[in-house]
Amino acid sequence: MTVAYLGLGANLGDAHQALKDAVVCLAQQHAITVLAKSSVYRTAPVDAGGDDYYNCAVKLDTSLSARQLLALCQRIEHHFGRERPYRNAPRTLDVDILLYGDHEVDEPDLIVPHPRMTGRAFALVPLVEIDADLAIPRHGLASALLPALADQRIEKVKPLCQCLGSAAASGDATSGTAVPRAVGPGACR
Ligand code: A4P
Ligand code: MG
Repeated sequence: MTVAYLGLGANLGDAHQALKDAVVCLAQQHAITVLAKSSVYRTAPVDAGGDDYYNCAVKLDTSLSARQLLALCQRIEHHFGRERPYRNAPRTLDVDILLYGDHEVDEPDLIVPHPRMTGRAFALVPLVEIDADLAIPRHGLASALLPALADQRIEKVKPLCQCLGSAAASGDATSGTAVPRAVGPGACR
């Protein structure tokens, strides 16, 4: 069994919902145990156009090899309608292997650790949320890389239950039904 970390991203269609559904899909795989998932973050596109992205990370334990895990990630992307009209095109779902244990893989169609993760807040911030002490082979602590990426916009999306809790606590509930305090892009969903 190997502990691996996946990075999920989407900025086409109902991107936030796609991330949540993809985590469920991963958890349903016999060869995978989901150990942790980060919050969902709304992020500015990096080296890409289109709408803001939603990103998150998942920590899992798996009996799959790195190559089998890549094939599964690609099947899930396909299931969610992923198309690749051009490089870094907007996407309904992207599932990348960020880390696979402390293995290093350098093959034409599989590079682990993911070669661009160390320069991207949308990959590192969710990872550090899951494991504050996470180390990346040949790069050291993931958290130590974050200050250099402070110019990349990334904001945590408040979970619905948190909104319900704060609305109820402050007396916004109507007829016994709690009403989310904020609704809209990047707010409670
Ligand atoms: N591949 C090689 N290594 C891996 C790996 N560790 N995990 C190969 C997954 N795939 C890997 O992938 C292209 C090829 O990478 C595949 O054939 C696979 O064999 P893809 O899923 O078709 O495209 P991709 O993920 O867009 O490619 P790439 O080059 O990994 O893109 P990046 O660098 O991940 O950038 N901005 C924000 N805010 N949020 C984002 O999620 N994503 C990108 C994509 C750009 N900007 C973004 C975001
Ligand atoms: Mg990908």
